[in-house]
Amino acid sequence: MADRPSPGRIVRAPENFIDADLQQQINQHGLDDTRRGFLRKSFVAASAALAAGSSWAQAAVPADGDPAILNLPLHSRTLGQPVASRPYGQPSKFETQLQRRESPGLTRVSAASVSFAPLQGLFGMITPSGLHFERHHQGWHDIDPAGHRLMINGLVRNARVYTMDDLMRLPSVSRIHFIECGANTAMEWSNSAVPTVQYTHGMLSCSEFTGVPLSVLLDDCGFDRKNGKFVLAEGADGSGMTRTIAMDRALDDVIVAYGMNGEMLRPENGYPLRLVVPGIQGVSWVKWLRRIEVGDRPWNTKDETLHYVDLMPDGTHRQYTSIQECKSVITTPSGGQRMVGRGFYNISGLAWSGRGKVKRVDVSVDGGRNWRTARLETPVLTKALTRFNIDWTWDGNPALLQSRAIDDTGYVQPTGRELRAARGTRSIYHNNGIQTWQVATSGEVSNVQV
Ligand SMILES: Nc1nc2c(c(=O)[nH]1)N[C@H]1C(S)=C(S)[C@@H](COP(=O)(O)O)O[C@H]1N2
Ligand SMILES: [Mo]
Repeated sequence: MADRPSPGRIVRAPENFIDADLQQQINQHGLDDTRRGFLRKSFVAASAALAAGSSWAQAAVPADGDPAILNLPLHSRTLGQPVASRPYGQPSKFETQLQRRESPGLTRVSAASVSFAPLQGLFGMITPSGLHFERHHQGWHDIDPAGHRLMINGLVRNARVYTMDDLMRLPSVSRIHFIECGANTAMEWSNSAVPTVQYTHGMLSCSEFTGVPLSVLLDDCGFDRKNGKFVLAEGADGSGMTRTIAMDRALDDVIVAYGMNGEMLRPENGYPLRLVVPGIQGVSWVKWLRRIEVGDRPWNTKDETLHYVDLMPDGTHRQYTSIQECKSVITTPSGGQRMVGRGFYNISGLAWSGRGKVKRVDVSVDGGRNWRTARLETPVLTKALTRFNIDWTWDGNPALLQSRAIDDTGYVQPTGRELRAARGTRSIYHNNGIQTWQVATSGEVSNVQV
């Protein structure tokens, strides 16, 4: 009995490791230079404290078998809840710890911040809409679709203003794509800064998006095929979010989307209209989309010159590096989780590439010395998250877990060291280096760099 494999016997991540006290401490400390070190210590202390408590995984498999199976519980002997007692379904009350979370102290106000998706608790490739990460430069709005308009102007024969009803009469497509903020994993450039995969990689989500191909709308407006080389997308929020997109991309797979995972977009994700720019960093996926302008050159807006540029080792800035290169991460076991004893575990994670499909994912349990090829869950789609799994029997010794993805262009996800050699350490955006999770003999899993 004791030796049987116990997949899933991993204590779930201590989701609520930022408690009220810690939050208050952080608020008091503010944004001074010691913030990073301070946060790191707080995170570690708090996660260690909480890992000891909980969870249902432990309760569900008592060491001496499961006596509950011999008793008929109340729910097997009574009438359940009526249909539609919850007209819009909600997760089980036992799952309320799985939430998107803000990284405290990251920005001065929460309206201009990030909430991270809890990757450690998700399955498959689709992010539930309520757990999709959020990145707002100036807060979110719930905009009345009846009053919302999309204008297409610039180098077009007929500038047009569309209502939502107009857009929803046009030919539509539905496609599954990941969205990743260019700043995902930004805090990890020089050392491991945050404790869990939610904070290292949680500016990442994947959904089925539905809408009108941008090419259909550009055709409808008779865009200038000779001089129209770029489009500018503009959002309706107060952040003045505007991004340049090259015309060949705009005509390729960009969608003016109103749907996400089978229903209208959530307000936090741009309701009623957002741009979907597959493979490209999140900032170009303009939310609350109100205008597309056709032009003959890039606009060099604030979000293309001040922000979202990569500071290179020689001191120059790399601009318009928008493609999210091939990347992967093990989501379980991952930082903040604790493995409950040696034996069998399913190592599971996510891989993706802004250039196409994931071709292969390799997993190492010894810090990159030996690699084995993981199983990919199907379907493997272009510019979408791909779930990988691999069997592992943990012998109870310290281990260093890593995953390395390769896409169908042949590009191999780099190590952190390789990335720093090419890009230096002063970058913020576009960190696609290999992530390492350290497993201690106690079973504690933590974020390290090797
Ligand atoms: N209008 C508008 N669009 C926006 C933003 C914004 O603040 N305003 N944030 C951008 C950034 S930086 C990212 S990473 C994505 C995040 O999308 P999400 O909140 O749906 O995850 O939206 C982008 N589109
Ligand atoms: Mo972003």
